[in-house]
Amino acid sequence: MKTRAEKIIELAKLGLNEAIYLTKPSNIFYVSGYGGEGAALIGHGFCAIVTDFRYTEQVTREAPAFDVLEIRTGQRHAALAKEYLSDHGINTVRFEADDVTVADFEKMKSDMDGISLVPLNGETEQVRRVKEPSELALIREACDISCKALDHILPMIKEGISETDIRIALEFEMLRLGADGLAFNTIVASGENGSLCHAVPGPRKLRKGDFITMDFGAKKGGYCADMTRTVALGDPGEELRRIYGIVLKAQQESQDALHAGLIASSVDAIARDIIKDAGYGSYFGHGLGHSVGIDIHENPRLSPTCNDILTENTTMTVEPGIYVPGIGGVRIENTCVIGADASETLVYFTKDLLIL
Ligand SMILES: [Mn+2]
Repeated sequence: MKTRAEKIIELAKLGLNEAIYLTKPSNIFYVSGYGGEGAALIGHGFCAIVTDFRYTEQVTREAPAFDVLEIRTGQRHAALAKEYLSDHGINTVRFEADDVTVADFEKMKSDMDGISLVPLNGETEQVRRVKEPSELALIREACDISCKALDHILPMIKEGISETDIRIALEFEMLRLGADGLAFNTIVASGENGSLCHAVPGPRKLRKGDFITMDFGAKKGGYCADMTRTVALGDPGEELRRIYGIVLKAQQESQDALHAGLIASSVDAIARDIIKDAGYGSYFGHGLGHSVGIDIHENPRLSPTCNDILTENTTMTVEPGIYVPGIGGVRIENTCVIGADASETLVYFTKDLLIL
């Protein structure tokens, strides 16, 4: 089986005198397993991590197959990389132009004097789209931890507790259940705050009739989970119940349709049409979903503008929502794995409306 570096080298059609210089932390982690600061170099017959004293031992533990290049005090990474590349007869470096600032690029040009700098075309991200079994296992575990955490904290959702209380409890539970960290900052939005898609949890106290939207995820082995559930505290009333039903139908039908070979935008359209036909089209202003892995938001996207063909073993969130200012909102989100003929959700927590 090809290594991840070999897959990227092949896709980039890398020449014998060329090297790839990765600076994005998630790409460095992907090719090497190393999760600290620095840069990665890969090419035909060599691979190395350029870092500083603080991380040298960590590289040897996490990326034993990689050479470790430790910068001298005051030396820049690119300068040390150049010494190594010159020893390997490299005259061209492909770099991540979408990660390097203009100022960094000016320094790189002088540090790598004599080497041609050519932008990559997202080859690493392209390879990352299709998850390996070991990656899927970690995302599954992260989703499992997230579901269990929500299950565990449900009994505390009562009148008078705050959004922040729920956030703390969810995050504590995920860590207690074995998460390495959080996939992103937990969103808890109650009552009228529910119309803010990315509400920051605050001191608002829960009241009878509130909808509470919780969007959160654990991180495990470097991989993210992403899930959202909206629950009610007491009877939410007729309109919010109706909105919940529409979002649930949009989520279920688009998730049921998701499989390899489809154009991403066509899956978005399934959910968007259901919401539009129900009269709430202008209250669903974001894409249906995104891929998820080492980063919480990866490509491709399920959106009206993404026309990529979906591939098997790509992970994808399916997360329609309706957000009505002054009234509140509903979002229901699963993280799924795309299969040849169907998709499998890794988030098994019930989507039925829970009235607590
Ligand atoms: Mn999401």
